[in-house]
Amino acid sequence: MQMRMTSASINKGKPPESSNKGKQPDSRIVILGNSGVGKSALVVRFLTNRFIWEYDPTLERTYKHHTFLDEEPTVMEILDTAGQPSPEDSIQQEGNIRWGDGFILVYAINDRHSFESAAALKHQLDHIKKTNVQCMLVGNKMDLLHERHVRTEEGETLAQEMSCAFYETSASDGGEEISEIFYELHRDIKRRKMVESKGRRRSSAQQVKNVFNRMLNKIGSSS
Ligand SMILES: Nc1nc2c(ncn2[C@@H]2O[C@H](COP(=O)(O)OP(=O)(O)O)[C@@H](O)[C@H]2O)c(=O)[nH]1
Ligand SMILES: [Mg+2]
Repeated sequence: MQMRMTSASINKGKPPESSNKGKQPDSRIVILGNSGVGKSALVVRFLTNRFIWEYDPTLERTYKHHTFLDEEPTVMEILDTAGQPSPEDSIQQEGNIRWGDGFILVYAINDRHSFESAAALKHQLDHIKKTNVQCMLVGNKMDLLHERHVRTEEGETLAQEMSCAFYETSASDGGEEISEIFYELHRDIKRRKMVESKGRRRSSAQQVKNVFNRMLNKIGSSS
């Protein structure tokens, strides 16, 4: 396995489609969660290995991340969302969810409300995508152990219910698990896409076979 970050280009604001120049992304990853849980801090940590204490909470950005993963050139597109609970934002959120192939649901371990929101977000994902989506549940701010309001076991249990992988992290401390979250999700998305495209190929081959059989039957019955 080989990982190497080569570049990350930034597209400030919406729509995400506008950053999709050149090679199509192999995965589109959306970061969701309540405001202040550390979504932007996690994305910036992943892309630059730096921690930024203050990041504009209203900024929604897509990043294109070019890398070598598992010895393959890889393009990941990452959308760092910044929604507040309002009807206007919920329309935007729905668009973001439709756009994404996989989702990182973030809560902060010192914010119980954000943990409850993560569960609600998963329901919204399932409802909009109409399928069990690829996701990661992430409890951030693990460095604030003395303020902990969500136990690790609660995170594990919720992740199991959601069929997501589970991680606890600290964007401020950093750590290898942050890259692992993004890369593992990317691999899950790729695997799923491969299975889906095999299924599509099989069904179109079957359609050709059916047409061919019908033609043969017609010829047989007319002779
Ligand atoms: N202690 C600590 N603070 C964090 C961590 N991640 C983010 N923060 C802080 O939490 C606040 C919100 O972070 P931000 O990334 O803007 O959250 P977002 O609204 O979810 O994008 C900022 O003041 C960050 O410095 C972390 O892992 N530990
Ligand atoms: Mg943010």
